[in-house]
Amino acid sequence: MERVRKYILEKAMKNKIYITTPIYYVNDKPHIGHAYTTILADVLARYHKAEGDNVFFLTGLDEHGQKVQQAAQERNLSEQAHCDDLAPRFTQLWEKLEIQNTDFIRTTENRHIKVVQNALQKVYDAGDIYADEYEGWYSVSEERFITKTEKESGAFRDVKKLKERNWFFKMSKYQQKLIDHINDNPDFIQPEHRKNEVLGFLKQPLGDLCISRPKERMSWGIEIPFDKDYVTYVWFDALLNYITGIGYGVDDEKFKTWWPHVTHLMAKDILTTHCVYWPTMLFSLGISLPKKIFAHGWWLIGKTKMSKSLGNIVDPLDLVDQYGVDAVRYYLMGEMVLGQDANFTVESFIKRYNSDLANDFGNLLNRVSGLIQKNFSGIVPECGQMVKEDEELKQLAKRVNELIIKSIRSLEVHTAIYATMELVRMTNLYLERQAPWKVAKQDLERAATILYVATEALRIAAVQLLPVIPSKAQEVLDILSAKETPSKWGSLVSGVALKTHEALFPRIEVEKE
Ligand code: ME8
Repeated sequence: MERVRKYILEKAMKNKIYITTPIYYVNDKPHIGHAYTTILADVLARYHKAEGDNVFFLTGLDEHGQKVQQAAQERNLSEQAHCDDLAPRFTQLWEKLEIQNTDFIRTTENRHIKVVQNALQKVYDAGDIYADEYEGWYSVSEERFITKTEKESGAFRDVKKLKERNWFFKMSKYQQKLIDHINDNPDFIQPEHRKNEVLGFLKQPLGDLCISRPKERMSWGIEIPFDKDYVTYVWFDALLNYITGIGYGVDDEKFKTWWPHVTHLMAKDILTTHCVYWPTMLFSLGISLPKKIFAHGWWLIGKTKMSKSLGNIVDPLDLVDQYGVDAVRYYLMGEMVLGQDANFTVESFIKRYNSDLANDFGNLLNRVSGLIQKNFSGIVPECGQMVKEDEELKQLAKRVNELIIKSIRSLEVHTAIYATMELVRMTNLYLERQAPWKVAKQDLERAATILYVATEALRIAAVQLLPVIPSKAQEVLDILSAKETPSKWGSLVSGVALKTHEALFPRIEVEKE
């Protein structure tokens, strides 16, 4: 009986997927890098939902700390007014990018302040927090004490000597436990080279983490519950958002539903905070570690990282206004091989748009709808006896369905997209080889089957692309009157009239220099 119960429970657990993005600093408006991680989370969430999984998708804003305080001061605003003013820039962009997050968290919300203060008290009561006078090199831009080696590397700006009494978290106590966990759970940190980077970092003795800031120096943060003169270090505060968002300490049922089936997505810049600070904090709190931490690469402009401080950012809103939301989502998901850096250029954007979306996908729709219009008065024809070539396309569609499920489980969105585009290209090739425009002159029944097969492959490709290009893929399904969205072959209904339509993705003509 117990075994059956366990089996049912495990089965039910399998379908719970919790996906998070970093919570972004509200020191400036969002750029392509932020849009990328958020779209990635959204695409993964949508693929999982399509598979029937239960998904909780959390994103939000990191509103405390020195960076935000400085940004507010520069604008002559109170910190809260500054955050309230900038927050809609993020939420409106997410709406425009058709992001379907389950919840949106801001670290200045009461629900989060309570969780941070409770967590601090718990860690303190466990004997893992102590006060100490510390003198060392402090990087103002990084908001933390840095080691002598780090100082000498020259990689840190605004470095000054600082002597201060602060509160410290006994991170060092959990060093070996963390190393063991990483070694015992090969999927915990992905991709592999990032895992090795973290293990390399952990070869050095781990120091303790300074988790407070004296209010007289930096007051914009959550007050330490056991010392009113201090606020919480922004990272100790921010990381806890992942458990606040699913009801930690408030709604046990909800928390247990989603934790620890979580995948934390981020770029490699915040690998250490997520793979060292966060797990050791969780050890101290007695909470199990997240299932997966995935650090993707950077969007570069030329050879440098796109970032606010370098002033080389691309505004996603400009791209959306010019080329449409689906084109932006498609480019970002298709162009970056997960785990590696990618270069953003308008040329590569236009090239990918024209080849994949205009030529391959958009053109396939034009061809099938034009041929059905001409030969069958716009009515989806019946599928007759299928021959070898038809079966091959059907089998390919099936294989792509399976490959997508596999790829999404390992977060390889670009592989899933390439697989669908292969189906689209093979369908175009099938049409060229079968030439239904010629066949229709002698054998209308065979032409009907060819067009049914090609249209069904197009429908399945559209279903497969729904998570990536939700609006345009839905448009195709509407044109085909495909109300339900199973990706199973044979679901296309014959006898219905195709809707008239414009070009799905009009080609972008680039003027030659
Ligand atoms: O680090 N390429 O916030 P942040 C790819 N508040 N992704 C990029 C990118 C780029 N050029 N630039 C930014 C913080 N990103 C903290 C996080 S989480 C508890 C606290 C994305 O506003 C990427 O996801 O600096 C990166 O990790 C994140 O934005 C950093 O955002």
